[in-house]
Amino acid sequence: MNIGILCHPTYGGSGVVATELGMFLAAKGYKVHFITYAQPVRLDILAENIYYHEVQVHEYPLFEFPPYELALASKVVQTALKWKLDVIHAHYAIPHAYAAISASRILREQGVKLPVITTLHGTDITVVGRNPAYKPAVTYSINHSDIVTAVSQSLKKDSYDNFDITKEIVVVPNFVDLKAFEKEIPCIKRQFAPEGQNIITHISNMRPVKRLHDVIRTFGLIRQSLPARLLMVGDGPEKEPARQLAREIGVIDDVIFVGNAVDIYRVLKCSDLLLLPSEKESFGLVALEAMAAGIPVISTNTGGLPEVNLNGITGFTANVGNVEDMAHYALKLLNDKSLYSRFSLNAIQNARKFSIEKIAPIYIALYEEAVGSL
Ligand code: GMT
Repeated sequence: MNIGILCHPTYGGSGVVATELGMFLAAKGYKVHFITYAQPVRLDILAENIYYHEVQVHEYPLFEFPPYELALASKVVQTALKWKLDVIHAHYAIPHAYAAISASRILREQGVKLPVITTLHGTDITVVGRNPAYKPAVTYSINHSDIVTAVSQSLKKDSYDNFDITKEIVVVPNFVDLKAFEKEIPCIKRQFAPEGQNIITHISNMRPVKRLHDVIRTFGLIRQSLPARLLMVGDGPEKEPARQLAREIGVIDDVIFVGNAVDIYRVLKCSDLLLLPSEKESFGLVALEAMAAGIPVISTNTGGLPEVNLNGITGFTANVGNVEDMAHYALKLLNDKSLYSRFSLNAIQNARKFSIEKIAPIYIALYEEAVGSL
């Protein structure tokens, strides 16, 4: 089967999910074509069966906003004809589902069938998509996709609650490649915690929805009772305000901003806890990755997070903004070795339910269903 994948190539869970799914399928012998404007960050373009088709957006003085959707839809049409694509999988509705549907319609006029699977990831529904500026087009592209999936029950509900959706939404949870975590990875803990301090890690694209001020405040409370260091991984608009807050509350010397260019598996392997106090999170891929590394998670109980981080089992969940509870739970785990070990084992066990070997076949079955139904 020739599969086209549309995704955001930048840092972010939806691009990671799309890329890892594509690479897994390619290793199984499927031909996987990524169609996007830049190479997805985790994509190995030299791997067998992986193809990368760059979308070029032409600038023209008339355009204040170059029409990316048009360029993407055109590239999908060209790629589908040249490489005989059987199915297109659009990750993140905006603008991918809309571009995929347009391409599919154009191809249909030429007698070519290209079914569209759309995977909803989160903010394409809960934040951006429901904005009136996009809502009719997002609704249209969901209702005209051949198959629609959402990454959690919570997101499925949000989609039905916020949009006039006539399609069935299938929940296909995100996944993790457990093999990546089973490798013996040299630990860099000493580099970040020379005196053996606990390492609390936060990983995100540092946008307002991630509530970085709560990361810093929670860490500040933990730091009052325990020697600890905070590893801030990622980049984004909230990074500098977070640094400023760390200065204000006097913990800056124990906060390390490492940027994006790090191996996430290595970072997680040398962390003690993951802190994810998001305002919204339809799944929280990084929580799953932490659990795969045996790292308990302290998160909020928003959106799909409780489906991933099981409260009192793999970590703890608290109400959005409740930094006192989050710090209390973190200390509870860090101060009790046997509780910590139990949670760590539970986390690994729970992550196994989301292994790529279990989840990818669900997508394969959906591709086959979509192709067969045309
Ligand atoms: O966070 C976003 O704005 C977009 C998106 C992304 O590309 O990272 O994140 C969403 O998709 C991830 C992968 O399915 C989920 O793990 C994240 O929970 C979800 N983000 C939000 O819901 C805020």
